Amino acid sequence: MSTNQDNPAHYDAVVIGAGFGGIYMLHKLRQLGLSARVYETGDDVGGTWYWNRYPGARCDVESLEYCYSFDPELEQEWEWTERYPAQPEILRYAQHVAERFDLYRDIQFNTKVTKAVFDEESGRWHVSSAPAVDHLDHNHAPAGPDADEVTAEYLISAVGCLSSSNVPDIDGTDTFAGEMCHTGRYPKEGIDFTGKRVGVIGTGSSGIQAIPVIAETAGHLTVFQRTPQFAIPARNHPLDPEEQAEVKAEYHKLREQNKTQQGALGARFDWNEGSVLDVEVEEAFREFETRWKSGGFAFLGAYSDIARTPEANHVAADFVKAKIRETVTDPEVAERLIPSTYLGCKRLVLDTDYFQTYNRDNVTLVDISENTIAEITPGGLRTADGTHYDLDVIVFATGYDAMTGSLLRIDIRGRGGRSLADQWYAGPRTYLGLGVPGFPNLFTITGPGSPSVLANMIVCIEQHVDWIGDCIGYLRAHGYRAIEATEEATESWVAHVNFVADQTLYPTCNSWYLGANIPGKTRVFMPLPGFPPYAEKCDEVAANHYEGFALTP
Ligand code: N01
Repeated sequence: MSTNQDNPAHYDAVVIGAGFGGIYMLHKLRQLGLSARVYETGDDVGGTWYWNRYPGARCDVESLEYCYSFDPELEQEWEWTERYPAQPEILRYAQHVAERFDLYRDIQFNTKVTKAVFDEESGRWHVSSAPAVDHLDHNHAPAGPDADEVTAEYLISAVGCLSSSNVPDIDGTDTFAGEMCHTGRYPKEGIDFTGKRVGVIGTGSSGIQAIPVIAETAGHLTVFQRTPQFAIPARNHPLDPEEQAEVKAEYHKLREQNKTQQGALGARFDWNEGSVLDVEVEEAFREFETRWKSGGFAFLGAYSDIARTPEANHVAADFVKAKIRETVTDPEVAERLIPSTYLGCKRLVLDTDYFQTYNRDNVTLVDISENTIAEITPGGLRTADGTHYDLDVIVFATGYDAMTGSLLRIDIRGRGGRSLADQWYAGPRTYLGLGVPGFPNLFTITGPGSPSVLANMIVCIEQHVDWIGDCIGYLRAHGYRAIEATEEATESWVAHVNFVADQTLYPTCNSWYLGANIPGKTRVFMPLPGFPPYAEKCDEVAANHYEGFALTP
């Protein structure tokens, strides 16, 4: 629907983003009988899985667990083909869901929400949007000129935690004559690497997945690594139809069991309650070896204290370091690939032949931890020591302005015209990761302060969408016009998130969980470890008439 600023169209809710959070939210709002408009920058649903089309892109949560549970027929009819779903399959799944529930008609694609202002008089959000403009980094791209405005009672952010690409500000980037892309904004038509000189900058999950695949066809691949990262084998394989049928026969049981797991996944793993420090190193290594061979995050289930205790973590880290040394034939290259952080302190990566790739003749690893990239030139890039690397393609696998980036790039203004960016200047402050004081009727799906990226995202999304749906239903049934997190509840929630994070090893390294990858970003631990107690708290808040929120009649 086309609208204008004099007579804006009104919806009960505006949802920003048509990824997994946005499309399920739309479905939920429809079930409540509400009108809703979803805005999406891309030209289809899928969110992260729409944008991340880079070679090797694959989820690190198993297919049978990385899918919606809200509709029993949907979960039975969709057939997954591999243990871990590849990007095209996840995108097809999102499209299937959007078609099956007739969601497309309420989604406006190729549209960027630019501004959302809460009008205290009417109690409505005024939401401005504009055509999205194509660019290497959509987040920095200027919006087109034809702004539209609509109003809504509820503003629901489904922008995703890892959707605001971090493209480093390197001198000369605009002068590069070859092809250049960011993994999170990968071109739909793909890139032909055949015989080309390719540079990949970044060795997080995206780089580690892309590097082995690019190396297969590139003439030469140079990997520019700032920090080495721990990776363990995924051991992806075609999904056994019998296994799929068995899980589906008791799907509900697996879903419920997963909700009792810290990461809301992996109830089928063998979780050992014991300490690695209570066994001989040889025994621990045998246990790690078994899990290394079967692949996946079950590795972390070998002992209960790996993520909490430095000494326990060292044992697991030593095992992986030995594997890197055993795999990489050039000892100097192997040493450069060995991380010095705690294992899992940065997101543990599941890989396919990553370390083996460095044994190829056409792959070079360049350490840029001290010898940084000084400039990008028309023909490649130059490091600080003056070495020039001739390149035809540069792939930035440099990650995201995570958790807050996508939201803060929209000019969101609450009571008194206060901007969310000002409010979060010293780090995000939310209550339950769902509400922000001073911003009535704004809900943030998988917002900072909720488990989100530390747990199975689909489970977290469903839990949030269900909670928001129930909350809106409650407000309408009881005649409340607005809900707003209180300052006090927010204050104590932020303290709680910090307290819980401080019991773990997460805050010890420069990860995107802390915003440490973005120059100038305040260092605050943003997600909340531990799904089960969090979900329980959300239920309690709702049962106690939305305790910690102020409700306005
Ligand atoms: O991003 P990252 P990602 N100059 O931030 C380097 C999820 N995910 O896209 O560590 C040079 O982890 C940076 O170096 P450093 C998953 O949750 C999941 O890989 O900051 N280098 C790092 O090596 C994941 O954790 C899946 O020193 C620069 C890399 O770029 C999250 O997304 C797949 C630099 C960025 O790593 C993000 O992963 C993919 C600079 N200026 C992603 N800036 C699966 O499900 C950054 N780097 C499997």
